[in-house]
Amino acid sequence: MKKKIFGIGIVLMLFMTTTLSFASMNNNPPVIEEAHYDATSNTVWCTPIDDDGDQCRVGVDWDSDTGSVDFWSQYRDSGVEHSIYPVPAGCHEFSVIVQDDNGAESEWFAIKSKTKQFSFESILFDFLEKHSNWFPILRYLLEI
Ligand SMILES: [Ca+2]
Ligand SMILES: [Ca+2]
Repeated sequence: MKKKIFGIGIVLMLFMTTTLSFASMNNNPPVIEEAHYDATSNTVWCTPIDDDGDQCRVGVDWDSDTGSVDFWSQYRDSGVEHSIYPVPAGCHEFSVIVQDDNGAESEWFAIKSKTKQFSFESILFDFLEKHSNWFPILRYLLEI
């Protein structure tokens, strides 16, 4: 009798292990449909999509040590937009990653802040982009 119960136990364990590993083999990682940072509200927005319909969470790296998530959002349904607020002041570059509730992860996605960094060079380059015909005159005036 003990051998029979032991045998049934082994068969059940094999079945469960096979079923679980088969399920994880068929799991597709989520993808990032859209992600951006809004400087006005100091919020990172991200929408994950999971083809399996799994719930997803969003990880944000805001201190530029890519690969180390600083904040995870709560799990939400695939296709639902996540807002991560507030991000620490002074951050201008973000990377986001999404993970489904089976542990599969997307690729990292880099977000540049939409906040402009003003400097003489950036103003000059913006001007030259819009008025390239002025370049010879500016070149003469600036002696470059
Ligand atoms: Ca999935
Ligand atoms: Ca980090």
